[in-house]
Amino acid sequence: DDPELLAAFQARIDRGERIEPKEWMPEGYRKTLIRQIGQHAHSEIVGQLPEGNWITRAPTLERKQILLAKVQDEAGHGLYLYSACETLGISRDELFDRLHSGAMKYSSIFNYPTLTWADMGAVGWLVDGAAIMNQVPLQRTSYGPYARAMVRICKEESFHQRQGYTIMMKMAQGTPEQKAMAQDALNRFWYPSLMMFGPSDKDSVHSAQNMAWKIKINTNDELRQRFVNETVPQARYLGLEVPDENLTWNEDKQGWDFSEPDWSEFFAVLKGDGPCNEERLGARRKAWDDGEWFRDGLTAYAEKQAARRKA
Ligand code: FAQ
Repeated sequence: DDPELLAAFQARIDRGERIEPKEWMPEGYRKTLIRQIGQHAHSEIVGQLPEGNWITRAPTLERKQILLAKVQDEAGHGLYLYSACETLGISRDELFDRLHSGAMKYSSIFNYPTLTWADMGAVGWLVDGAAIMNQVPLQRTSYGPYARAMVRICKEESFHQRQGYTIMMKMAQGTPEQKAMAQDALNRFWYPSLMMFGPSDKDSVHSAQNMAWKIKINTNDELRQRFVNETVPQARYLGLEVPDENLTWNEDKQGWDFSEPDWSEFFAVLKGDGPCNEERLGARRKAWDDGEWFRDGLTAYAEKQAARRKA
């Protein structure tokens, strides 16, 4: 890239201007956005699976309606983000192909199983809670279509987070067995939720450049700390224990000191060795293959219409 163009581009970013699809951008900026927005879209789509698992087993009709609506929102977020990603000059077919071949990632969190109904509470409360913590600052990200997508998505995520918390409240105030289920869900989802923010800053390869480009607004550790600070009092309100013996209030930093997740587990999940990686990717590949007849039908219909218009 031409150094003058690069400097002018950086100056626009520094002034807080938004970059729009047809404007010049460095190749690295475009590629990084495709990676991040694409991964984000894939996370929403794969992220439907752990909760989709409970739609048929929701305990009441009302809970079923709410869960169904939430999972549909996730599908919508995925499609919205794929559209944002397409503005960078990559096709949706290519994005799907990269997901199915394992060339692109999705969030590590969705490789964990949802074993009980209380997990629907933990996912909404912790997973959506972590997602919002990361996405609220991204409303100010430098790429216009991504920033605008985040505004709408964050509104829906905050509803998702609250629906999860109300499930946790109901369970925590229920019978001793129900409270134990809530505690068990918190125990299993705590560390995987902390991992959602990415590796610790010293191991985050993309942070420095992405923050300079304002693709990323905060470091991984900053957001993880914010999440812990906000979530610990919520756990206490529920009467549940955060599964961390080292959790202590640090007066100086006005935040909680906490244990790091097991990073070897995180990197294993990223490599494909999490508890549900195969199952999740298998489900997405199957959905793609099963939909082939429908895509073929749509294409044939579109071609017929085009031929008719010409005639
Ligand atoms: N999982 O250098 P960094 C949702 C990878 S919310 C998998 O720190 P970066 C809503 C990273 O890609 C979840 N991979 O990377 C929902 C890189 O690998 P690469 C989605 C991870 O990009 C809720 C390497 O590690 N949200 O879906 C993870 O600067 C409930 C080095 O890391 C977003 O995607 C991880 N957790 O920072 C849906 C938000 N962390 O490509 C359903 C947008 C890191 O070099 C139900 N993304 N990696 O091979 C971001 O903000 C950033 O991409 C980070 C990572 C913060 C995730």
